[in-house]
Amino acid sequence: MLYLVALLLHCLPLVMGQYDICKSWVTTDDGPSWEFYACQPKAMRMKGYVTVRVDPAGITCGDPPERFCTHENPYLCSDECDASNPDLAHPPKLMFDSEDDGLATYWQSVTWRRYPEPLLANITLSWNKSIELTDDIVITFEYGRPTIMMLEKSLDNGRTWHPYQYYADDCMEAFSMPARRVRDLSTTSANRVLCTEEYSRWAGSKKEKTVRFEVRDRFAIFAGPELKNMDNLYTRLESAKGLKDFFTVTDLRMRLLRPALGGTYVQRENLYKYFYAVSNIEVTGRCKCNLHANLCTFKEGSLQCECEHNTTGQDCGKCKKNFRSRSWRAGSYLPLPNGSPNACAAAGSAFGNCECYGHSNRCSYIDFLNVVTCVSCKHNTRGQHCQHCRLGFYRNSSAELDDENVCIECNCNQIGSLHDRCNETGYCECKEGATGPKCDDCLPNYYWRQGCYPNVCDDELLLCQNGGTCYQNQRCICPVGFKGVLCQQSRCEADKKDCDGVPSTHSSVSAILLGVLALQLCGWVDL
Ligand SMILES: *[C@@H]1O[C@H](CO)[C@@H](O)[C@H](O)[C@H]1NC(C)=O
Ligand SMILES: *[C@@H]1O[C@H](CO)[C@@H](O)[C@H](O)[C@H]1NC(C)=O
Ligand SMILES: *[C@@H]1O[C@H](CO)[C@@H](O)[C@H](O)[C@H]1NC(C)=O
Ligand SMILES: *[C@@H]1O[C@H](CO)[C@@H](O)[C@H](O)[C@H]1NC(C)=O
Ligand SMILES: *[C@@H]1O[C@H](CO)[C@@H](O)[C@H](O)[C@H]1NC(C)=O
Ligand SMILES: [Ca+2]
Repeated sequence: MLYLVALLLHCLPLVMGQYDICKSWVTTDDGPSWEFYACQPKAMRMKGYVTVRVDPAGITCGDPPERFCTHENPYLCSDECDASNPDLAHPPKLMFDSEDDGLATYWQSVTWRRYPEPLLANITLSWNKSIELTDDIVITFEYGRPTIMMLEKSLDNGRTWHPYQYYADDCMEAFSMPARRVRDLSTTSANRVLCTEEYSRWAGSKKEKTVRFEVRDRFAIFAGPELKNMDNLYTRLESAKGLKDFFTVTDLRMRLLRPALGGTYVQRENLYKYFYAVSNIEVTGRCKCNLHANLCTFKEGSLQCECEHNTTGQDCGKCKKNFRSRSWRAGSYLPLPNGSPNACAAAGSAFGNCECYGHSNRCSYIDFLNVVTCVSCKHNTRGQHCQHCRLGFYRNSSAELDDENVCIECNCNQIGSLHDRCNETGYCECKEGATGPKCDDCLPNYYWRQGCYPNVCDDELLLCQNGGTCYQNQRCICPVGFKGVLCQQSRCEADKKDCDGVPSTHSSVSAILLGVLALQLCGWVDL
C-alpha cells in the first residue's frame, strides 16, 4: 500500500496550476471576445520521449558473456550478463522501462577488468526538443553509486555541452572543487554549477541508490521549502538573467568516471565486482513553448508544442506567416497572475500594413516619399520591409525572410578580395590571381603570400635551370656558380671575380696565366 502511494505521488506531475490556459472567451462591455494569457504545458515524465546513447561501443556487458560479483558478497560471483539471452541481457532501454512488477531492470556496463585503466561510460539522453526541468533528475544505481561522475547538459541538441553538476566522494581530489550543497546556495547563486559529495559515498549498495540533480532545492531558494510561493519563483525566472536557461535542456549526459568501490581501495584480485548498473533515470519537466502553448504532443518521434497566440515552430519560437508585423517575443510570467501572452500580430493590424518580417518592431512614415518604412532593421537586414541583406551579407537560401539567420556574412578574405561584398550565392569578387568563394585561394600558377602572386618558378613552364630547385614557387635555389631568377646565368659570365676558386674552364685558364706570370717575374721564362 505504501508502495502504491509512493508510486502515485511519483507519477503526479508537479502541481502548479498556473498558466495552464492560453485564452478564454470573455464578455466585456464591447461584447464577447477572446482574452489571451501566457500559458505552458503540464509537467510530465520525460523518459518516455527520450532517445539514449551509451558510449563507448562495447561498454554494455554481455558481449562476450561475462560474470560479475557484488560488493556484499564478492566471492559469490554467480550473476551473469549475456547480451544474446533476453533474460540475462542488460541493454540501455532498461533504464527507462516501467518496472511494473517491482523488479529492478537495469543497464549494466562491463566489469573493470582493465583496471587500472579507468572504467568510463557516457549515457547521453536526447529529446530533440527544449525541455524545462520542473523536478529533480533522479538516477538510480543498483549495486552502488559511482564514486566519480559528472552531469552535463546541452541546450542546442548536442552541438555544445556544459557541465551541470559534479559528483564525487572527494570533490577536491576528483575535480579540484570544494564540496558544496545545493541547500546552501543563495538567491544570487541559484544557478551555480557545483560539486557535491552527497551522492557518492558508500552506504551499502542496497541502501542509498539514487543520485540527484536537485531542481526542487534550487526552486525552493525562491519559492520556499514547500514550493508554496511559486509567484516569487516565476518573477525570478522572468527577471534573473540566465536562470530560465539554467533549467532548460535538450540533452543530458551522465559521464560515469569511476564505479562504486565498496571500500577505500580497489581490490585487484576481484575486479568483477566493479561496474555500473543503472535501473532508472527519471527526468520531470515540461516542453519549452515560450509560454505560447499549453499542450505538447509526441509526433513523428519528437515532442512538439501546440502553439497558440499565432506562433509556430517546435518551441513556438516564431510568428506564423502573415502574423509578422512585429518581432516575435516569448510570453511572460509577468504581470502575475496571468502573465502577458505577447502574441504575434497580423500584418496590417498594428502598423498600417508595414511588414518588417520580424526584423524590426518600429515603423516610420516618411512624409515626402509618402511611404511607411521599417526602422532599425535587425539581423543584418535592410530595406523598407527589412527584406534585403545589408552590404557585406547575402541571403540564406534555406531560410525564410522572417528567419533570424536570413542574412549570412560574406566573409570575403580581406587580402584576396576587392571589397567585402558578395553575390547572391556568397561569392566574393577577387583580386587578380585569387579565387575561391571567399578569395582565399590562388589560381594555378599563383602562390599565396599576403595575397596571390604569379609563380616565379614551378615544375612545368618555369623550371629552375642548371640543377636549381624551386622553393614554394617563390624563388629558385641555385647551385653554386649560377644565379638569375631561374638560375639560368653562370656567375662567371656576370662577374669575373666570382670565378676564383671555382673549378671551371675559365678559372683554370686564369690559373695557368697567373702561374706563367709568376715564372716570368722570376725570370725563368722569357716570353
Ligand atoms: C564522454 O563525453 C565527453 C564529452 O562530453 C567526451 O569527451 C568523452 O570522450 C566521452 N567518453 C566516452 C567514454 O565516450
Ligand atoms: C527533431 O525535430 C524536428 C522538428 O520536429 C524534426 O523535423 C526532426 O526530424 C527531428 N530530428 C530527429 C533526429 O528526430
Ligand atoms: C490569431 O489569428 C486568428 C486569425 O487567424 C485570430 O482570430 C486570433 O485572435 C489570433 N490570436 C491572437 C492571440 O492574436
Ligand atoms: C541558413 O538558415 C537555416 C535555417 O534557419 C539555418 O539553419 C542555417 O544555419 C543558416 N545558414 C547559415 C550559414 O547561417
Ligand atoms: C556568384 O558568383 C559565382 C562565381 O563568380 C558564380 O558561379 C555564381 O553563379 C554567381 N551567382 C549568382 C547568383 O550570380
Ligand atoms: Ca529499469
